Amino acid sequence: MLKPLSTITREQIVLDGLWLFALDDDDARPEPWTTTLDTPLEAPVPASYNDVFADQEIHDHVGWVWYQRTVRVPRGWSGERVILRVDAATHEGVVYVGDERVAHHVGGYTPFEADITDVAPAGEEVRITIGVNNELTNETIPPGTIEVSETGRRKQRYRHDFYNYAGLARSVRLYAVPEIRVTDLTVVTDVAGDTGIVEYDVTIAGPEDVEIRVDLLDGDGRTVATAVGARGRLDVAEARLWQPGEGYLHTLIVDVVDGEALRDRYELPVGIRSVRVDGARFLINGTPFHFRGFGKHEDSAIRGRGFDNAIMVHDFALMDWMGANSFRTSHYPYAEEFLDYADRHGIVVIDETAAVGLNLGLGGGFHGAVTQASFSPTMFNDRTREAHARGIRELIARDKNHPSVVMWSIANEPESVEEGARSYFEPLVSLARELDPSRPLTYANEYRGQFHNDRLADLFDVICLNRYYGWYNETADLELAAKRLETELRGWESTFGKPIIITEYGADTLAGLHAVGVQAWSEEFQVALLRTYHEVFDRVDAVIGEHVWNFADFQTSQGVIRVDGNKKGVFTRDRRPKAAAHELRTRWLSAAD
Ligand code: GCB
Repeated sequence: MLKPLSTITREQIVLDGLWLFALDDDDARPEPWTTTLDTPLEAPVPASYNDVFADQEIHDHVGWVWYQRTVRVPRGWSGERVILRVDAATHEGVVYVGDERVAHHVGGYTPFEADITDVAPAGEEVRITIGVNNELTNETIPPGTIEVSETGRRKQRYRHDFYNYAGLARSVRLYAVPEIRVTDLTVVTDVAGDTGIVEYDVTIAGPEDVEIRVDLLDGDGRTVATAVGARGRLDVAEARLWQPGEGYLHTLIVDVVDGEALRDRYELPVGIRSVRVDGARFLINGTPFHFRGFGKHEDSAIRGRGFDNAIMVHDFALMDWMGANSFRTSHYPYAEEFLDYADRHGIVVIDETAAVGLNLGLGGGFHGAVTQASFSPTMFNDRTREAHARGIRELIARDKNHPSVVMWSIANEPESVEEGARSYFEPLVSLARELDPSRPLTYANEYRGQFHNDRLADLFDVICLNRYYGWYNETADLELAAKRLETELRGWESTFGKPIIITEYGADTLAGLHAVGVQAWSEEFQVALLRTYHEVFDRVDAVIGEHVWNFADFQTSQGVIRVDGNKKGVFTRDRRPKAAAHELRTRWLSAAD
């Protein structure tokens, strides 16, 4: 799915701002989309709605909510196709223009759109109503269960450790495109010696006899290669490459020409780079890359998961300040703006689907006891896998052209030791490889899946481990934690010979809590734990990455092991550094490559 753009043939209006807002009322007549919503509430878009109002009922709501606003379709759009695009509706969205239902989509972190030309005439004002449902079931990604308590209240339960923020957390856009146009574009780059290779593939809507002309411009706007035809290869001699730390971008201009008339122009930033796994090394442009950075969340006070440019730029500035070079979009696809920014600034991304919580075996007081197999007809079943496959398809379709994305993570901490795990995952791995043979694949493994009993690791290219020795296991015993961690890492190294990234390690830390001795939750303990891990990482060659959990404190569901959220942040939720931020900064800024 191509990102909407403004070019000489395309225009867009971003519908950010205040929308009328109401919780769904089953008994409401008329249906909410047929008239102006009867509500005193206005909700900001983009933002999760949960924390915006001082209203517990809205915060805890399970089910549909309604957003509504009007927009005037520009007069100049007459003769164009008019498309309405929702960047994300978490987790299910239904869109009406006037009384007409135009789109429906399940999956909370990927965009969907509808051609609304027939119901949105140029020059007229139209009413847009968007229903958003936050319910999660065994057959959604991520999964969840709805319980009805003795008092009749519906509650959403889920097996992931972040709050189930909902609503329109990203932009809604109205855009115009020509009838004859580019509908999809795939670019795969490679490097051979000094030559940059750009393979492209254009899909169009329109007659077959139109001509497709392709120009590749360098960062100064000079044409460095041209081609004609829907697919082909551009060679760029002495190409300046996209690299970690240097987001050098070319621009691919795709023109659809009919006789002498330019029907459509699409422009795509292209970073020329190669990505390969070679033994236990991860190579970007042939050079071993060491991942330093974080598992993050889209999370901040008031906005919840709502996209905000100020927060995004600040987070990237803090990562830069620390010498971080990469992050994982744990545990769902982030707003496209993150990837655009990472492309421009040379930040490396592991791009993850929303498949988190496919695991009944993760015990403790946290996720509840295991009573059945995770992958079974009454739990995570064929329909769950279909939803998961859709999530993979939509992630790759959306993000395939970003040079910053160097690897797909198709799940976080799924059950990986039970028999059903393999048959559940094999087709998903094949699907991801078929959709994108150019990028390595991984999944983030939890500690019960060890090198001797994990049933999935050999299907993937890179071993990503989330480990909590010294925290959930061997609590506060860092000596033993180091021993266990090293034994385990050496086991993975010798069994698989693949690169290992520790995609999570860390400790909950209360900013401002200090201790002289070993004291879990203190800032000193977080520093000591990270240092302990780093000493081990530095002794194991196959460890080519360290992503601390988490960049910042973040909100979770309520429970007895979380105090107003997860406190494993290196920054507080309002982005103040804990002592660990300085520790990481010292380590990462002095790192060689
Ligand atoms: C994990 C999960 C992550 C949690 C983290 C924790 O293994 O992948 O989502 O937030 O542990 O802090 O418990």
